[in-house]
Amino acid sequence: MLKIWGRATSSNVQKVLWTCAELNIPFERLDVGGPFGGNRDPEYLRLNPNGLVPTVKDGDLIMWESNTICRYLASTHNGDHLYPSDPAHRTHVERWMDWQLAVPGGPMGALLYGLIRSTPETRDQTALEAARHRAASAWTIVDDAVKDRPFLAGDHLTLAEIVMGTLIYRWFSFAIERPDLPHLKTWFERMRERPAFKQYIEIPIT
Ligand SMILES: N[C@@H](CCC(=O)N[C@@H](CS)C(=O)NCC(=O)O)C(=O)O
Repeated sequence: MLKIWGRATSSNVQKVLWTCAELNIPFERLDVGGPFGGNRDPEYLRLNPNGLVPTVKDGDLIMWESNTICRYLASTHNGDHLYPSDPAHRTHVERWMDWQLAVPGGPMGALLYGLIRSTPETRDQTALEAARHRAASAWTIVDDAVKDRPFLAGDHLTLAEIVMGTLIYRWFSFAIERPDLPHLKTWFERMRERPAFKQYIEIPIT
C-alpha cells in the first residue's frame, strides 16, 4: 500500500491526497510536519533531505516533490484523463503545473503566513499587500484561461486543477480584497463539485 508522510493540512500533501482519491488509490498516511514535527528527524531526512512534506513510498520507491508524485500516480494508475500520455495534450497540463509552482505558489504562501500564521503585531502589511497583488494578477491569468472552457486543459479536470485546488480555495477563503473574476469563481465552483475536493481540500486553513 502507498505510504504518505505529511499532515493533511499541507497544500502539497493535499494535492497527493486528491490525486489518490480521483484514482481510487488506497494509502496509509502518517501525520508529519507542522505541529506534529518529525520532519527534521534523521530517519525522515534520509527519506527526504529537504525535511518537508509530502514524502511518498510505493514499494521500494521513495518520492518527494508533490507535483512529481502526482504525475507518477497518474502515470501508474490509469490516470491518462488526469495526465495525458500524448505529449501535445500533456503539455497543456504540465505548463499549468509548472506555473503553479513558479507564479501563484510564492504569493499564496506569503498570504498564508501573513494572514493565518502570524499575529497582527508581527504582520508585515506592505509585504502582505504586495503578495495580494501578485496573487491577484496570477488568478487573473487563470480567469482568462477558463473563460471559454470548463477546465484549464480542456473539458475535464486534470492535474492542472489538482495542484492548484488548495491555493484557489485559500484565495476565496482569506479575508482579503479580491478583484471580480467571474470565470475564476465558476472554475473554483466546478472543483467544489468533486467529493474529494470537499474531503481533502475544503478543510480548516491552519
Ligand atoms: N516543493 C515541495 C514543497 C514542500 C513543502 O514546502 N511542504 C511544506 C508544507 S506545504 C512543509 O513541509 N513545511 C514544513 C512543515 O509542514 O513542517 C513540494 O511540492 O512537495
